[in-house]
Parts: sequence; structure tokens; C-alpha cells
Amino acid sequence: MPQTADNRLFLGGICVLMDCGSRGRPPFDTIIDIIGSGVKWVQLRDKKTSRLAVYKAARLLRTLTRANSITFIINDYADIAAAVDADGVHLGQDDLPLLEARKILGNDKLIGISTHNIEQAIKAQAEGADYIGFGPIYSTATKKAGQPKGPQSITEIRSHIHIPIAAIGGINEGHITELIEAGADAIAVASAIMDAEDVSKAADAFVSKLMALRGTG
Ligand code: TZP
Ligand code: MG
Repeated sequence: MPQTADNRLFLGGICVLMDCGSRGRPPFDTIIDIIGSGVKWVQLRDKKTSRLAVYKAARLLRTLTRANSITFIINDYADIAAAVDADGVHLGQDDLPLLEARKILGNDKLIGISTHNIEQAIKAQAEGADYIGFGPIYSTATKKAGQPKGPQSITEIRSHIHIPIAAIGGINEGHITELIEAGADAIAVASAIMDAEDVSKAADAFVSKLMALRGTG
């Protein structure tokens, strides 16, 4: 199972994007539902509220995730990640450059980079990314993310880089097997869990599927 060098932070399995945009579900409700499910990696992704609101949510989520040994990543904001002592930040191609985020967060924190082609993936690894997100694999309404790349694209990226790859974009439970077989280390998912009637049940289903496949959620 992929982990960082000090073996503390989990960078595999299911990563739930607590996307506050989809149903406007408060991340606190979500995290409570997810804690019991065996998900060990979450990302706070809030494109709609103020930075102050993200900071306040992140502060509380940090306490809850730490108490439950869940890796906690903040999307977009390296400064907020540093302020609340999150485990790291996730950055897109139009966000703060990785090397600048590293100055803010230091070497002990995780930096993940969204990538959409081989060049971006190789660059992210060369600059010291701890993991990449790669996608969209399937079509998704959560983000305008371009043409779906299909699961075989993971195999191609895998052959070029050694850091963990989180497949992302339009993923539901039925896709997990082909993505892991294609070489993904992690499955990053927003709507299939966040938009579910029963978030806890949906998270359980993802984790159980992955555990059945390889013995870890
Ligand atoms: N980056 C590429 S696709 C995507 C992001 C953030 C959205 C993932 O959400 P969903 O609902 O699991 O497709
Ligand atoms: Mg971003």
C-alpha cells in the first residue's frame, strides 16, 4: 500500500473529495458519515465559499481527521493547509506552482498535483509531487475537465512515473476493478459518494469493493 516515507500518511485506496458544491452538503456531515466507513483519505474541495469559511471548516475537519487517522488534504490553498496543519495540499495546473507551495508547506507535507497528460505527470514527479491525480477517466459533471481519457490512460501514465496515481473523474463503484488493474493506486471520488442518498453506505461500498480486490480500503 503506498505510503509516505515516514509510513504515517495513507496515500492509497479511496480518496473522498468533500466537494461542497455538488449538493451543498456540509463537510461536517460528510466526515461524520465517512469516518465509520474505513475511508482513510479525504480532501476538502470548496470552490464556492470564502477562504475564511474554508479555513474555519478545515480547522474542525483537521481535528476530526486526526482523531480518526484519516489523511487530510486541502484543495487549492497551501496557506490554509499550513495554517491548520493539514497533511497537505492538492493543486491544479492553474494553482500556485508546486515549488512555491513546497516553500510554504516544507518537505514533511504532501503535495498532490492534478494532471491530464503524460508531460504534466512527469513534470509533477520531477518537481517533487507526492502523488498525482489523473483524469478525467470517465465523463463527469462535477468539473469541466475535458474529454474522458479512459482507464487505459492510467496504464500509460503508470509506465512513466513511480509516485502514487489517484484516478479521478466520473468514477463509480463499478469502475474500481478496471482502474486498479490498470495501475491506479487510489480512486478519487466526489459525486458517487457525496451525492448518494446515504453517504455512509456509498463510502462503505467503495471501501468494501477495494478491500475485496486487494485487501485494503
Ligand atoms: N478533477 C478531474 S475530474 C474531477 C476533478 C476534481 C471531478 C471528480 O468528481 P466526480 O464527481 O467523482 O466525477
Ligand atoms: Mg485547484
